[in-house]
Amino acid sequence: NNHKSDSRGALIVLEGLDRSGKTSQSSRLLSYLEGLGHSVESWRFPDRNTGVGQMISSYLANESQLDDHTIHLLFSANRWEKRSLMETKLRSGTTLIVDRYSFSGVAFSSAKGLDIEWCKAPEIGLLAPDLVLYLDIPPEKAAERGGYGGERYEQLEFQRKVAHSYQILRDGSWKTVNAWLPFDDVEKQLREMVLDSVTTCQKGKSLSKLWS
Ligand code: 2DT
Repeated sequence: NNHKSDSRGALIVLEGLDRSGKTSQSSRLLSYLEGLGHSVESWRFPDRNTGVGQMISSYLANESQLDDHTIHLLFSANRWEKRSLMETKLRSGTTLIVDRYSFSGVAFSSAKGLDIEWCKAPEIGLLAPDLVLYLDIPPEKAAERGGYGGERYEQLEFQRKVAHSYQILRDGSWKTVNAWLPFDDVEKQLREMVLDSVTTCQKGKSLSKLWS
């Protein structure tokens, strides 16, 4: 049954540790889908361009100190301020490739020791992704890639904790890709999964909300 009115873009999220390749793969996926003639945009969280985003950016650069709960809620607020635009884009048929989302929010804050249910609460009601791609890489391998930019969180010991949090968060709906394989192999696997999701949403699929 093909309900044309339900046709929309797909909400596709990439998650993973720092240096897992999310940003590079996002831009490859963007070009790939554009090449196929799809309407698509690349987004990322935190979105450092908003007022809240600037507070987050200064925190990440260690230029300001904030209580762990406070920064958690700012990351969440940063998604809420983009929520309605996100819905508008999706309903108008634009697919969004999003580099980090609520799962980063919960994984990073719970890695600091905050209660996981408390971390999830402010995310309830945000749009649920149609596809979560987890770029899986051992923290040690990610660290070997170098290029940790010196921002807060970019340390092996902390990344190990984040990896553990992601493991708790992951459910059967996530698609996991071995991110330490050659870049082109990872790209190939991602293309297939993404195209599948875009096609499903194009045919018609209702939007749902986190966490369900
Ligand atoms: P980038 O290096 O990808 O810009 O991320 N983070 C991110 C959180 O702690 N909570 C969140 O909700 C999000 C989206 C992950 C900057 C850092 O911010 C962390 C790395």
